[in-house]
Amino acid sequence: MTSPLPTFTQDELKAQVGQAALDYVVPGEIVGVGTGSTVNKFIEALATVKDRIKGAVSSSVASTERLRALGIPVFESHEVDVLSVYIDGADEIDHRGFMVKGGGAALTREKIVAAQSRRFVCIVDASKQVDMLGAFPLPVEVIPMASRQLARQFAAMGASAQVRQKDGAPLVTDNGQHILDVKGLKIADPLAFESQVSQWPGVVTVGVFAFQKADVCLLGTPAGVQTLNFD
Ligand code: A5P
Repeated sequence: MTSPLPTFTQDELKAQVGQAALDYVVPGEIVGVGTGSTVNKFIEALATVKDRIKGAVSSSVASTERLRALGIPVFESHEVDVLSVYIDGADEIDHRGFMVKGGGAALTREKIVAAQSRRFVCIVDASKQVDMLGAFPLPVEVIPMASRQLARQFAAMGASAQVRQKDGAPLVTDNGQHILDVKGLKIADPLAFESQVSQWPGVVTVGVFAFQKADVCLLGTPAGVQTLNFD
C-alpha cells in the first residue's frame, strides 16, 4: 500500500514555489518581480538572499513597497536594460505556458517587465493549471472613456464585461486606468486573441500573456514542486 500524499494548504504550496524560484535568481543581477499573493512568498524568500542580488525591478506599487520594506533595492524598469529573469504568478496557465494574469490589477506593468526579461518563471499552485484559458474572468486594463464601447465588443463575442469595483467605485490601477473583468470567454487561440483585443481602441493591456508566455512553470502540488519547461 502506498502512503498517502501529505496535505498542504494553498498558502503552503505558494510558499514552496516561492522558495523554489530562488534557483532561477542570478547572483549579482537585478531580478524582475511580479505581483500577488504567490509572489509575496517569493519576495519573502528573496529577502533571505538579498545580499547576493543587486536589486529588483517591480511590476506594481504593492510589490515595490514590500521589496523596499525588506531592504531590497528597487530600480525603475527604464533604468535597466534586459533582465535575465522575471518571476510572477498567474491566474491561469495552460500546457503551453500561455497565461491569464491581472487578478491583482497589475497586468500592464507585469507585461512590460516580462517583455524586458529573457526568461519568465511562473510560480503557481496546481489550482491554476487549466486546459483552456478563459474560466477565470479575463482582466483587461482600459482607458476609462472606452469601457462601455469595449464591453459592447466583448458582448459581441458572447462574453460579458464589468468594470472592476473597489469600495463602491471603479478600481483605479497604478497607471490611473480601469479594469474590465470579462466572463464567458473560451480562449482557444491565445496568440490570436491577444493580437485582436490589443488593437481595440482604449485597451491598454489584455490579461492574456501569450506573446509573453512562461518559459518555466514551478507548479505547487501535494507531491512537491513540479518543474514544467515550455519551448
Ligand atoms: C497580478 O495582477 C496578477 O497577474 C497575479 O500574478 C495573479 O493574479 C496571481 O495572483 P496570486 O498569486 O495572488 O494568485
